Amino acid sequence: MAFESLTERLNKAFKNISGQGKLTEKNMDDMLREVRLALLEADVNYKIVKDFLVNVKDKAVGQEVYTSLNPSQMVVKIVHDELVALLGEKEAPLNFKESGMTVVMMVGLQGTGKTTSVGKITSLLKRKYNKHPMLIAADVIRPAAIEQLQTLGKEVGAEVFSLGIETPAVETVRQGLARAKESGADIVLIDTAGRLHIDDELMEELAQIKEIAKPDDILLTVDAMTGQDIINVAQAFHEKLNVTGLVVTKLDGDSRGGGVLSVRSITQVPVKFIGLGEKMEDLDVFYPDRMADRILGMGDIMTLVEQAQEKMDLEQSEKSARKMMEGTFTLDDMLQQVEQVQKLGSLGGIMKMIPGLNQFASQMDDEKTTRQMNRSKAIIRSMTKEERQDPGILRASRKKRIAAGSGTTVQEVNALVNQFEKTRQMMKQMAQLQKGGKMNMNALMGQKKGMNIPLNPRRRKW
Ligand SMILES: Nc1nc2c(ncn2[C@@H]2O[C@H](COP(=O)(O)OP(=O)(O)OP(=O)(O)O)[C@@H](O)[C@H]2O)c(=O)[nH]1
Ligand SMILES: [Mg+2]
Repeated sequence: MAFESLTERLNKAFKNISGQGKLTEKNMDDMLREVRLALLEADVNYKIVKDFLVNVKDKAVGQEVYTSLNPSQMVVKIVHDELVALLGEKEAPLNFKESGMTVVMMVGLQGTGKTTSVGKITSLLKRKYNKHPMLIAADVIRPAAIEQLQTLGKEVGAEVFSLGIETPAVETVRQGLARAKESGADIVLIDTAGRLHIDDELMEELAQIKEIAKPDDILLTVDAMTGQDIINVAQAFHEKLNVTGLVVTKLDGDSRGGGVLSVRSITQVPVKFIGLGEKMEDLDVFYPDRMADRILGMGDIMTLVEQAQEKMDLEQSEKSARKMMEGTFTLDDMLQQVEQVQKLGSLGGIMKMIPGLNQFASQMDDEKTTRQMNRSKAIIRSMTKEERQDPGILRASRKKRIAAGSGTTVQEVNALVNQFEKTRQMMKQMAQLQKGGKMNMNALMGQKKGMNIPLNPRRRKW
């Protein structure tokens, strides 16, 4: 698959930094040098590499906010996000006409996969979008081209219009569009002829077809194996035709992938589809984030990215705790908090990440805490919606039911409810103090960081 060596190199770069506790100018620079080499070796355009590194460094320097991340997590996350940005942030769907017939024109150099992509996109349009496509065979240069499209049309179940190789391509398109309207097709795909190199004659023919067909999309196929030449080709087509999307083909091959990374960024034309094989199903809508995941490799690195994301969620949950104190806190909120914390792993591990609490981390009895958290969760989950909103309605019979449902005892249910009430009370008081201006809320939250999960206040060790 494409990008294999890039993935390997980037992983190596991140590994060097991952054992180090702190992000310094020095280890950051070392790591960025490795990332730079990895990108250049993968044949990414040098200008893009330069900008990419400047962006990564800028972001890393401005990242004190996420104090809970270690250097490798932070850097991987930033590199990941920059890759996504480089690849175009969001997927770019076809420009479907709101009403009437959408027209898509496929252009590109010879052998890059135009005809195959027309077939694949047609298949996708039928399968996923429930469309009725019609195909126009406007490659009258290569003798076997029409037949090739007809075979594909048959395979994916779409009518193919052709007037043979004697009729000029422009005329075929003109009549083909008329036929498509008659037949009630809602989308037309035009397959055009390729050339070995960009030549004026080809460009002129394409310009004429564009003039007549007024396509909603002009898709340029670029072969991932081409390397940086892709950029020149794409720019030339774009200047003449105003290309609206790229189809990157043959990503299943073992290209270094750098051209693909560069072409979107330099032309600012979004990649709409990627070709991953010769069969009709081997086409995917292009998702920049998924591609970035793939480039970074799914294993260790992705775990780091996910951990980073989750840790950011934790900081988010601290923010929400702040909000909670201003309003009401229900057992549902408590459940959510416990789940959030458990997602992150051991409580001792979490405390390690929180400045001020890290010194106590080793004193945590994780096993006991986990057991207690699980019991708390089971108890809350056994309650009805109303009970979770207002545990005040819990009478003996309800408590018995909850205990039975959660495999606990009535005493434990009582303990949880009491603890919850105490926490709620405490929050109210804090909110009042805050209102009265007697206490600085930020200072309070600073101390209480990570402690918004009322496990068992009496027994806690910190
Ligand atoms: N592995 C792989 N092969 C592909 C892909 N897309 C196209 N091909 C192959 O590339 C070759 C050329 O594909 P075509 O669709 O005929 O290319 P074209 O641009 O229409 O070529 P011309 O009409 O001659 O300009 C064929 O053998 C296809 O099967 C892809 O995503 N992966
Ligand atoms: Mg073709």
